[in-house]
Amino acid sequence: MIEHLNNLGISALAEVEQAEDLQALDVIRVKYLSKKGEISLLMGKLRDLPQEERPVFGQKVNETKALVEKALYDKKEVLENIELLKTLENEKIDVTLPGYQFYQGSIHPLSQVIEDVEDLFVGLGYEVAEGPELENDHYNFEMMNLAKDHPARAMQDSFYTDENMLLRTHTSPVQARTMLAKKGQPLRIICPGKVYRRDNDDPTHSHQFMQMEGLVIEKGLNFANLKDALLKMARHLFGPERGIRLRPSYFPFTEPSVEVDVSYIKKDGTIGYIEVLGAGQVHPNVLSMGGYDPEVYQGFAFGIGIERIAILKYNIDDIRHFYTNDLRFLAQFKGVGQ
Ligand code: FA5
Repeated sequence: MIEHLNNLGISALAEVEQAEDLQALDVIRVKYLSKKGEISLLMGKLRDLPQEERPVFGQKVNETKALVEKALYDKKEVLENIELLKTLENEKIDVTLPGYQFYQGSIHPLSQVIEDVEDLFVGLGYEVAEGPELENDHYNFEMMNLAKDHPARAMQDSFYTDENMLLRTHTSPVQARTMLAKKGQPLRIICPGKVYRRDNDDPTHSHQFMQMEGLVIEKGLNFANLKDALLKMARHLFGPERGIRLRPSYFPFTEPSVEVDVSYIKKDGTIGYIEVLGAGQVHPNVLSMGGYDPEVYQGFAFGIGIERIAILKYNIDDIRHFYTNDLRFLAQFKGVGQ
C-alpha cells in the first residue's frame, strides 16, 4: 500500500511538472486530491490495515497530499505569471500608431453672425437684452403702436396660442419690455432671438428665423445717428466695398422708417440687393407708452434679419440650409470667424 502511495505521489508530481496550463493543473488536482481523488481514496483504505500500521500510513498519506498540494500551488503561480506576461505582450500599446481622430464641431453660422454683430454693438456701448419667444399681444403689437384692429398687423402673419399669446413675430417687443424696465432712463440695447411668422418657406423666407433688435433712446438723437449706426454695422459685416441702399419704408413703430438692402453679385454677374433690416426713428407713441417724454427723448431702432446677413456674408443660396443641420454644410464654417 505504501508503495502504491509512493507511486501515486511520484506520478502526481511528474504530471504537475508537465502541466502546461491552469486547466491541466486543475484536472490533476481533481484526479489526486479531490474527495474521490486517488490519494484521498487511500485514506479510506486505512481500516484494511492492521491497527498498529494505521497511524504511520495515515501520516504518509497526509505528507504525500501536502507535497502534491505544494507542487500544485507553486506550479499555479508559475503558470499564472506566464499567462500574465502573455496578456501583457498581446495588449502591448504601440504608442507610435496614429491616434483616433475626433470630429471637431464648429460654431453655427447664424451664431457666428450674432456674435459678430454683438461684438460690434457691445463695443459701441450697447447692452444685450432678451425677451420671451411666447409673447403677449400687448408687447408684440399694442406697445409697438399696432392696436388690435391695425391693418399693419397683416404684415406679420402670426401664430397665436390663444387670444392674447402668440409666438413673437419680431424682436421689437423686447424694446417695450426694456423701456418699461429702464423707467425713463436713456438706453442702448441689442436683443438677438428667434421669431416666428406664417410665411411660406422659400430661399429667403422661413416661418422661424432670427432677428437682432437694436434700440437707442437718448436726448437729441436724429436720423443721422441711426444712419451712422447702420453704416457702421454694414461696413463691419461686409467691408467698405459692399453697397448699401436705404429705402423709405413704413413701420407703425418708427417714423420716418427705412429698409436697408445690401448688394450682392447675382449668378449672372449683375448686382442685386437683398433686404436685411428695417429701421427708423422711434414713433412718439411708442416712446410715450414706454414711459419716455417724446418732447425730451428721441430714439432710433432697427431689426436685423440674421439669416439674410449670413446669406450675404457666406453666399448661401437657400435659407433652409441653416436649419437642416447637414454636417457637410456646417463643416464649411469651421474656423470662420472663430
Ligand atoms: C420687422 O420685423 C421690424 N420689427 C423691424 C424693425 C425694428 C423696424 C425696429 C423698425 C424698427 P420686417 O418684417 O421687415 O421688420 O423684418 C425685419 C427683417 O427680418 C427683414 O429685413 C428680413 O431681413 C428679416 N425677415 C423678415 N421676414 C423673414 C422671413 N420670413 N424669413 C427670414 N428673414 C425674414
